[in-house]
Amino acid sequence: MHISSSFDSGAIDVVDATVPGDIQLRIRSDNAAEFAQWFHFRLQDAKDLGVCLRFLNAGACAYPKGWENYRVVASYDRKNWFRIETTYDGAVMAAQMTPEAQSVYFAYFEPYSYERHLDLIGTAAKCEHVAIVCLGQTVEARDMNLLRITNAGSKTPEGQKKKIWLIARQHPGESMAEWFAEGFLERLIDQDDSVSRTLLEECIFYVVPNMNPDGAVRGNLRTNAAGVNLNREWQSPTVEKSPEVFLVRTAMLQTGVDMFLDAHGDEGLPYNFVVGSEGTASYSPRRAGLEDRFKSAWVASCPDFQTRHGYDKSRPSTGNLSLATNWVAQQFDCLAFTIEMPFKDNADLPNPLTGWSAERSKRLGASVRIPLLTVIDELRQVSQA
Ligand code: GEM
Ligand code: ZN
Repeated sequence: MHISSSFDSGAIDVVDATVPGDIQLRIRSDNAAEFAQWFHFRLQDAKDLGVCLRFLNAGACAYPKGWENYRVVASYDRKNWFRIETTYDGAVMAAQMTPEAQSVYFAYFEPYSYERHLDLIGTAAKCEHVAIVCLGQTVEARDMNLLRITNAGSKTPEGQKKKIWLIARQHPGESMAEWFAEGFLERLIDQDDSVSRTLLEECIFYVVPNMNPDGAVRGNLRTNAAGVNLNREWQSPTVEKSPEVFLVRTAMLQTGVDMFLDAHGDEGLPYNFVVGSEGTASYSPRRAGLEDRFKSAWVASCPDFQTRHGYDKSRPSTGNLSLATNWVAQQFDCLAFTIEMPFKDNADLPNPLTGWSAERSKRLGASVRIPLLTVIDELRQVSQA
């Protein structure tokens, strides 16, 4: 047998891979930080053998509760991923299968490769309404690409269009976030979709499908190549340590923001939910009402989204402004959400074969255009007209 991980987002440490029924592994920390949870590796020459993968340090990972009722994802062809039998005793996570092929891949969630990221940018740019903007480079010199999307022939003058920002994958191990962005983009540029066509008449969309390409390629869970958690950098990013945030934040200050979405994944809660900006000093009945109308429209149009489960609300004026959603909401007095998808499954609508998946993340991304349409006429305060 042989285990490898020297590929895009590959990450695992092999302790002992000599006995198929007792393959001993350790989940690797980020390259320059102590966060450990993401894994992605390949097993060869175990066809028809009873394999048990034992993740020896699962209990010491960043989010140990993330392993409760979690199931490892596997794939033979890297396109079709499925869940396998997994147990967790509070210390060791064990996943079992009998491979039906010579080669099989395992990961924390369905990976989203940098090559697919570049393909997404290229495919979107074929649409006449899409422009690629290069904001600059990451710590390891990968391009930070922004997609600017609007119908330039719209009757609405550009200066009156609403500016809608979507960023995804600040935390690179939350690969569902880029699947969400892919689904959002594909539907937004669908010229046969009346909702999308209306949105492109009234809005300018600014989309960053991957905020952390270096961390994604490295197989990091939570940090960029410099070991920085980008979602704690929004008050004072630096070109040296967090250029990814520095570049996007600078662009936002140039364009302005009328609505902001930040796509993430959550290790523990088996639900899709959002986190608002109720902890910011600028939070108001106007913004609270906007949040409620947006969430109600999303619940009504997409049963995979819900508002019954989520994080505890922040108390007034206690919000951490180093988080993207709070900084943007405070800076622009706008509607802003962190979107959370599960690494496990949606407990309200479970899928035994796949759990929560890339395809379901894409569908959720496509669904957000409905609540967007519901609130776009309210997004700008009269004083900003
Ligand atoms: C989260 S956003 C943090 C919000 N937490 C609460 N309790 N309001 C982060 O960056 O930690 C986003 C994520 O990583 O999923
Ligand atoms: Zn995150």
